[in-house]
Amino acid sequence: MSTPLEQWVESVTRMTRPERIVWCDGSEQEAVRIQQQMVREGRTLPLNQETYPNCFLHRSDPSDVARTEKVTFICTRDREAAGPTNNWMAPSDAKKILGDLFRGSMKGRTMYVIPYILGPAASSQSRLGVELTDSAYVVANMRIMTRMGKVALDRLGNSSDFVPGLHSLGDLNPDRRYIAHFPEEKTIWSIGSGYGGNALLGKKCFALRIASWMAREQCWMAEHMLILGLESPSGKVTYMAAAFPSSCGKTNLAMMVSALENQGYRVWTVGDDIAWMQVGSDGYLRAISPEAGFFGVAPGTNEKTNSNVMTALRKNSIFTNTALTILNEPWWEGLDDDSPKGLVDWQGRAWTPSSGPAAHPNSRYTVPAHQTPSISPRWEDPAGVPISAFIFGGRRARLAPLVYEAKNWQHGVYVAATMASETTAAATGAVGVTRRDPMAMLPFCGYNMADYFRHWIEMGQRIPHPPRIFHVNWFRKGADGKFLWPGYGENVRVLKWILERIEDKAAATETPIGLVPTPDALTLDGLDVSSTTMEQLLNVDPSEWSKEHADIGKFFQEFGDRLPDEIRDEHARLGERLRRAAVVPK
Ligand code: GTP
Ligand code: SPV
Ligand code: MN
Repeated sequence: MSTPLEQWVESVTRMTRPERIVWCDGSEQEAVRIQQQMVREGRTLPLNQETYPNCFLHRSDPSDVARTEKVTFICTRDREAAGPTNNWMAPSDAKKILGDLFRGSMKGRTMYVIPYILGPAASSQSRLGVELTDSAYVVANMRIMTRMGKVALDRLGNSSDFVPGLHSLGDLNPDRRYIAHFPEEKTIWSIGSGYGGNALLGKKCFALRIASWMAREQCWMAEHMLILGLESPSGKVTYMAAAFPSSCGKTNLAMMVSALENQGYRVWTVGDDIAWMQVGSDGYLRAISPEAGFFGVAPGTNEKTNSNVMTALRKNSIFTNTALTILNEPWWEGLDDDSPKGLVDWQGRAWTPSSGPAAHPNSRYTVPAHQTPSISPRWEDPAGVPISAFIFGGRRARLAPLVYEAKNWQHGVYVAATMASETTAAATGAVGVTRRDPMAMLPFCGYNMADYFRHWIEMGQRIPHPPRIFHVNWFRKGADGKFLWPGYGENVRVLKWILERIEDKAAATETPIGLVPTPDALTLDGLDVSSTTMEQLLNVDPSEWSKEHADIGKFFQEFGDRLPDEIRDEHARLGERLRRAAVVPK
């Protein structure tokens, strides 16, 4: 009798017709074979093996360098289950359209079977997936990003309890590119892209879109959040999880070198992109990172902004769409002040200053988590870490203050549900356009977001010690168009205030939108930011917020009656507070 996994592999083989099938065991010998295969395929080169041992540079097809939200679908029987913010296709239509593309798509190619675990191998919060792919690059990345091979197969045994994900490069034609999710059968089909979130199916497809659906069914949470531990002078570590949209600072916050290290404040990394959380027996929300590696944005990364990852990525790492120096080392904008001579750009062409960025703005590194000096001793704790604060934030050049706290859980859910951020290069489409991105989950929620808000409200009632909820904005700009806040390691000053709020030690002023630090509540010593700039950073302008309030109202209309009353009530209350603030100016 064949196992459910073998049966599925057989049925996919009949459809895609690979020449060979390789079952991945996760061994070192296999890793070498995969690397050789990548290099043979012509898009991957070994880097300088002295300065970057066991590192590779991969150049994607130029049409395939970011997630493609337009061709990402949630395929539920009922259209309403996917909601107004997702692209929807009927499951039968999706199976037909994608099935036609998958038919024979692996002819002459190797199909890899990648069994993987999301989450620490020993954790009951972890889940199993299997990806079938014809891309050696995907295998090499999944090896870093998940616990894959024998460890996963052993845990699976004869069970059918895994999320099957089928992936083929197809012909890489953007017109024949689809990323389809079938949450009712917990299946993923992706064709026509070899890039990141489109192709590494354990990441956004499973760990967020499918997992968010599972989480609602099973009363837990799957969120687009980093997880960090903030150590305070007493040595106590307080864990926080933060949701920022793609390319808005999760990796950098999770790995920051604290500007207050000499005062005893230090940041430990648990995860940099995704958090799975359930209520623990102690009444706290317990978080694990489903991932075992970091797929991080390269541009802007340097010794000053993120020295932890700079140390980590000197070995066993894959660079995707960065530039290349004559020394055969990876390079990107913001790595150092001057671009070295003789650069080759991300497409392999000789680079000149007039030819635009040398590294693609969404170029990335894939690095094993354990190589990061800041990795938390508890990053693989099977019980997860207890979360004391949720932090939400986006890129807002105006409006949103540096930090504020929500009044309570329900208000916090409203704050998170009404987040907005300027779009970035992490997804195809215009960059810099402000859009609503509730909980940083707009592209990743596998079901109707109105139901997702309700799930959040209900989780608040289930968590005896719910995290306090905050909103931050590192990206506010002054009249000169420059960032007002220095960011990166200085963000620890905001984390410190958050910690002190949790411990009931820090002062705050009530504003219509929530609680903002009093002028002296933030630790600012050693920081070169003037008091006028701080005032600007913490300013809440009721008339600007009234416009925001109206815009939020329009966004909520899309959800019709499905929007929870609690959210509607919070919206009305904010409107009321803003009206009062406008009548009685301070
Ligand atoms: P994804 O991997 O796409 O989910 O992105 P992310 O949220 O992990 O963002 P990441 O930390 O990689 O940062 C994205 C970009 O924002 C990089 O170019 C960073 O240099 C920049 N950035 C991160 N933190 C800060 C900050 O505090 N201030 C400023 N000004 N820029 C920042
Ligand atoms: C993101 O876009 O949020 C990422 C990169 O983390 S990707 O894996 O492409 O989704
Ligand atoms: Mn991300």
